[in-house]
Amino acid sequence: MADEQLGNLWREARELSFGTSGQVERLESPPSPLRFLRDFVAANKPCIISRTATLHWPAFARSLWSDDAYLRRVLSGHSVSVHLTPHGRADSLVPLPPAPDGGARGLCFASACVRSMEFPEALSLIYDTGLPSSPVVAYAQQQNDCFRAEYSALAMDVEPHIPWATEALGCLPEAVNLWIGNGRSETSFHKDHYENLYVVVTGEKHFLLLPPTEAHRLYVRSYPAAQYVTTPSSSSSEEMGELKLEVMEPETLVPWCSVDPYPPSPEDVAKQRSRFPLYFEGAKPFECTVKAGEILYLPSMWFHHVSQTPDCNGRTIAINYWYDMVFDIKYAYFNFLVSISSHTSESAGMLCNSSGDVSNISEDSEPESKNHIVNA
Ligand SMILES: O=C(O)CCC(=O)C(=O)O
Repeated sequence: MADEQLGNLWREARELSFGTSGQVERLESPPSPLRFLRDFVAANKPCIISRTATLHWPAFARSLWSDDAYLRRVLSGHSVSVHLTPHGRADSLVPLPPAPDGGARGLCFASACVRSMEFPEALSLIYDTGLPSSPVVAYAQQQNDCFRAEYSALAMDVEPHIPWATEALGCLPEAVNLWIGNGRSETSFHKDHYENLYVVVTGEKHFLLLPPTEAHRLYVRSYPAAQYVTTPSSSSSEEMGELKLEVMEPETLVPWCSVDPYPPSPEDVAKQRSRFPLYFEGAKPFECTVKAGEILYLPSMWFHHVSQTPDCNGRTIAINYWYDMVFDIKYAYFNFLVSISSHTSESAGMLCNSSGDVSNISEDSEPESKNHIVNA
């Protein structure tokens, strides 16, 4: 498709629907179900609701989740899932392990090593691995309804659902997930097939958001799946040593967004900018910081990248409520859009390929979190 036409779509969608300021609309108080449905869900438009929405939750009213002694006591004896990576980026693109002949290799999609451990041990590990010297970063999370499955002892501290969202969407959440990370934890660009009500409880979360109309700007490509592995017996950061990356056999390809918005070095910045001009030279993504007590409505199909600033204790806690999305005409339009190739995106794909960094340049459309309970 002519990039001019794609550019028109991106501009028009922002002008007509999402706004051109790059800011996410903020609401001073929780919306009525009608307003939430009409102005945000139907419009597929994000918003942030102020902390007036959550002041009454015991987690906030009594500052329960800022108190490690409380969390350790209530969750003692409970096993939780912890994602371990060498750098804090779970589900992200990394170089493939070196070839036996030492030849150049491309990138792969690396999933974290997931370990189950008792909560007090997991919390200590999150603290220990927040230090830059730690060869491992621990992020307690599991996108399979982990709050209700693993943290049920904390159920009374929060609401089981967001009442105005439940009424607007006509259903209860399909999954409720808890996220406990340190300043090194990061989630790479992807999208989900859920209406997401994301509540930050301690610390801050920083989101970069791109609407589904701008899917081509993230250069979704297929990458071989790989997973970090470690010895099963150890759990403290010293005992754990280095994580090893194993490529899945037989080869399985995972479609994932190629863009890293925060490349680690100046050389990486230059590489990313030349490979992915649609992202780096186009309109800025919507950018927002969600603070303790605030709720981000992250509409279904929006691409998001998430990083965090810990609280004074050194951790960030968030809980999100995933409601089923409706697979309606917007979904059909989206699928049509991503079935179309962009010229710029294609030539950038060839560039990646010739430098040996991308294994497969075919455009693909489904970069969703890999451990969801439902993959639509
Ligand atoms: O908080 C994070 O690190 C990621 C959150 C996310 O991807 C989601 O809620 O869908």
